[in-house]
Amino acid sequence: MDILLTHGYFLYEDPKELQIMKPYPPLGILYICSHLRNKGFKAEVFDSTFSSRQQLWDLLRQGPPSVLGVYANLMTRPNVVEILRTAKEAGWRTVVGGPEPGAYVDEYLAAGADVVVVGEGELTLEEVVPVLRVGGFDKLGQIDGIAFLSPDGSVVQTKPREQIKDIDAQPWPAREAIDMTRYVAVWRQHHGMGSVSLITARGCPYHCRWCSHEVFGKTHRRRKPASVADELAWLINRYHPQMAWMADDVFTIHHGWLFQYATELRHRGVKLPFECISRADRLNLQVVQTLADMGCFRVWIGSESGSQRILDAMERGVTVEQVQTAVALCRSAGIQTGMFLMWGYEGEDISDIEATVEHVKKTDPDIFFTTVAYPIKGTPYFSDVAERVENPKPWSESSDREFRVRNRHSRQFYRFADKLLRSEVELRRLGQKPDANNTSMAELRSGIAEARAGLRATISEVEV
Ligand code: B12
Ligand code: SF4
Repeated sequence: MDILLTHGYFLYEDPKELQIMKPYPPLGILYICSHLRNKGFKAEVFDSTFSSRQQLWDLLRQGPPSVLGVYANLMTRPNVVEILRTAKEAGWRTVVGGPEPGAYVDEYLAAGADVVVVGEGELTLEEVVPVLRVGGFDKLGQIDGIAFLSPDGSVVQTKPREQIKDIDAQPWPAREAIDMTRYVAVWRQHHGMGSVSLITARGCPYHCRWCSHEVFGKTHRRRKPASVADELAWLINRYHPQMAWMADDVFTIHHGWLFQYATELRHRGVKLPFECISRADRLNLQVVQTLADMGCFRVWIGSESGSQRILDAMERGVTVEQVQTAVALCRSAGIQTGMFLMWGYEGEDISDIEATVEHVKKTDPDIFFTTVAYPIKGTPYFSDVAERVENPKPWSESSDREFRVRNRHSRQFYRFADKLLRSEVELRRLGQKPDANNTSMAELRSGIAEARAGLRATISEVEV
């Protein structure tokens, strides 16, 4: 074997996901695997999703050691660090890539990575693997898009790797390298519908200040509609899913593309229910109707805040009204909406929280999720608050999600904001039902009063 690829996500160690059970395969390393195989490398994938770390340790220790490539994102860092350490001890050469390592080059090198890959992995690994296989470390300096330690211990970072020009020329992800049927089966068992995922583009040109652009920068490359339609048709044939997730950042970003894709699906007689993410400003009547015609049953929208002031501070490039219109359009086309909301962005005060509550009540999405903003290293938001960022734990045991931002409201404050939002929305929904239970409504009202009192009481509590 020339390279073993893995990621550090172990589903059975994730109590939250065990409740949700909506796993998807790691497309990034599957794209790398198919690329390397096409170039004649013996590439394999150890898919940690359904495995245990002991199985991975056994494999690494059993050898013979080769090159191990590990995908890392901000949640998997502690696992990835442990994988790197175990692999090194067992004699493997190690390379790490994905959306996080580019922001923490020094740390990943110190944690045992021989090479950190910054940006897209395919072309870079094609050059890195032969060098690591023969131990010709002196040649690393000639490879674009990497960082490594020189013999004197200093960090060398080579020039950025050019992105793949024609992503249509790339092979589809090597799904046959993993047990794909298990993903589909888990979905079917827990949700009555088997699901598959695919991506139609790379990179997002927007510049929301908290969003990580580590891998693709602010570029945008799209696949041809026909190729995506072929991949979906192939997935249906091969895995018999009942739905798909279009895992793009903004599936509806290019309207002309979307209409052509719809035509390609129609020509193939393919219609599979699917969900996707969109920006509100990339949805209009024609787009929403096209989505519905193609089988879209749910659109996820990053709404983030009901306060225009905060949306502008985020450079979100969307108005509160656009979100409200987009959700209404989806509803009228029979498409459900899911909304992402963020508390605690810089400058947010109680009036912005109240605006968000009003916005969600008015918009009434089918589902919404909230999160307290966290500054991902490498983003403009991180730079804005860098001087106030504290990590309560050692780097190798934590993630950027655990950052504390000094002088920001306390976690308790945001728990009250959340309670206020959920109770207000629930009360509104109940109030619309003719048979609404009076006791439940009274409980919600008292919850709302408690949440508002809690917000006022904790307003001066700040993160330290
Ligand atoms: C799909 C997706 C998910 C799915 C994951 C399903 C799966 N198993 O893949 C779900 C919904 C579960 C998810 C969850 C989360 N996600 Co997510 N997700 C994405 C998304 C939209 C697409 C991923 C994808 O398939 N990309 C396409 C492939 C081709 O790109 P890629 O994976 O980056 O791989 C390329 C390079 O990174 C590199 N590479 C990848 N692996 C390796 C390995 C080696 C050895 C090398 C050398 C190179 C290399 O080469 C690849 C090919 O060019 C990305 C954004 C994006 N557009 O990438 C966010 C993204 C990865 N997610 C992100 C985040 C923050 C999360 C969550 C933390 C969100 C949350 N608050 O819970 C969780 C973490 C879950 C977890 N436990 O790991 C961030 C990561 C930021 C960071 N610095 O780590 C991203 C970048 C979004 C963003 N812009 O902020 N996510
Ligand atoms: S949040 Fe979405 S729209 Fe904004 S930059 Fe990130 S991927 Fe693009």
